[in-house]
Amino acid sequence: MGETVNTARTSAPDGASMNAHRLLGTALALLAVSPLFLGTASAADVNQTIVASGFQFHLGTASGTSAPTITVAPGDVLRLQIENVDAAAHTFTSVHFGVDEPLAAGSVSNPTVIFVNITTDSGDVGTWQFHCTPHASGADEQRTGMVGAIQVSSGTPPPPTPGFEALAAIGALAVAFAIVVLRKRR
Ligand SMILES: [Cu+2]
Repeated sequence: MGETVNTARTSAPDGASMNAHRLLGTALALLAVSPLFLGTASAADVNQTIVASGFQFHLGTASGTSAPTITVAPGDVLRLQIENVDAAAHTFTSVHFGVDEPLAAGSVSNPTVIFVNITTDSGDVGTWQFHCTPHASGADEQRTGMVGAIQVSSGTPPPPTPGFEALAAIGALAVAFAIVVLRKRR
């Protein structure tokens, strides 16, 4: 009688053990493949509005952050809509990106609007100022006054932490499955 039970018990753990191995194999395969999805930052269009108001550049609206830093990833195309609501002429000038566009005087009700597209690549990683020629002073990347910056950062997006968390979650899931399968042996 005891022998029959033992036979049944010997075969059950073998099956469970095989399932556990398959699950672990699948989990490892997921771990190997997941960086392809999590780590690849594909080039994107980044749309931003910059408003020249009160002799400052503002992000989004005339009351938005002044002297803003706009962050993009290498390969992104930064599509800027630049408005001037001041009754004075400005320029939108970026030495690094070779942009120097006049911004004729405008008003809140009738702003001057121009469009500037900046295509970045891995060689642009860094922080690069833009400025208004008549209303900023100092040397390249150290100007003060009517300025802002474009930060080209390979770390964003996506930040590395969520990617790592996703990997940890997949790993934890694999361990949980393995525990469930192993418990079925009892
Ligand atoms: Cu200006």
